[in-house]
Amino acid sequence: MEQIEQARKALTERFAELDVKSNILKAKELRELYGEIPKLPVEQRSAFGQAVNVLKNELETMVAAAEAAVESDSLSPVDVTAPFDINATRPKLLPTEQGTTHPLTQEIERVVEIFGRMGFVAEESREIDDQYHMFESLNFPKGHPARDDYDTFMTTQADTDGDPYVAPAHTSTMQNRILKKYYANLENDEAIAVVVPDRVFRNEDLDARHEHTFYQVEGVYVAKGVHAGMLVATLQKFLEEYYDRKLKVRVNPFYFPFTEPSFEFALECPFCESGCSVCSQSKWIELLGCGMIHPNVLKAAGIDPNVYTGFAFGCGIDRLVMMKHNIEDIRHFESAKLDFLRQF
Ligand code: FA5
Repeated sequence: MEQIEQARKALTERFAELDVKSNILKAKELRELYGEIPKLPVEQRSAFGQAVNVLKNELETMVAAAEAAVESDSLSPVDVTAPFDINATRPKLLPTEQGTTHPLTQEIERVVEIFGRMGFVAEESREIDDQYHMFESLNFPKGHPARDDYDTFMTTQADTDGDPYVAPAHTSTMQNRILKKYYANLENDEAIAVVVPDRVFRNEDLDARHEHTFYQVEGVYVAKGVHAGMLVATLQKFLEEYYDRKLKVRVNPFYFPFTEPSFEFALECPFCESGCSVCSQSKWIELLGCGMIHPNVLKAAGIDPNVYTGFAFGCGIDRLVMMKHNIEDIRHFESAKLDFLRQF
């Protein structure tokens, strides 16, 4: 038994130095101990053999523990959200002073702030909607040809009417919800005055002023006695505040199923005097659509059009910002190019 104790001591010391820990199980000392068993008197063999097995089990446990420790070291948890290369020995964090708010985000804040001073509260839109809010609630019945102007991305999943969900092509999808949510304002003799700045999507031929993903700000104002003069004055005031300079604005009659009458506001092209690729040689850049809310849209939200009237508008924020900062191509916004973004 003393022989076994000596072997235990020697093997334990050697184990600490071994690179491949399992080699301890092939050690000469262990083989020699097993070789001793048949040489012993019969009555001692069993106890000796059991003691050698105990030593072997101890060594196996030590090997297993060492291998498990190596494995858990090499599989240390990976934080996939870490803002640096997790494999780098000395991670370099991105310096925060090099980050900036996206120019569209900065300008959305400014737009909301100006409308806020004019008494409008802000609401968010959504990035997936149903066809009721995209079309029916806005007076586009099924099969209406104007639906083609709002061709957008769709899901394969259908809503309860069996129609695919859509990525909203305009922020007007929120009109019905806003009119219902703020209905109590009318009962309290207050106006409904809400803006909705958010992202919209269209199946679009891309060029310098058309993107498939862009931002709009919707405005909805409803009270007693609202007329088109108030609409034009509100938008002119907003544009004056936003650009902080005089701009030539052109207001043309237009058509939207959800407003009657409808208008389109265009701004003089800041990039040319006689026509260029940004304004398609027209010298004007269409900025927003607007009009008096159609009685059917008010009725769909439970508002009596004989008592209340209102106006609505939908302005392209990307184009608004392009003209403020002389950005000649709308596609810069979604390009993620740092040399563009770092200018703001
Ligand atoms: C609409 O989207 C209507 N919902 C606006 C509206 C709201 C009218 C409320 C009446 C009442 P339109 O498709 O014209 O209308 O788009 C409005 C503005 O969004 C445009 O004037 C333009 O500034 C911007 N816009 C439209 N398509 C694109 C595009 N592909 N890329 C960038 N901006 C666009």
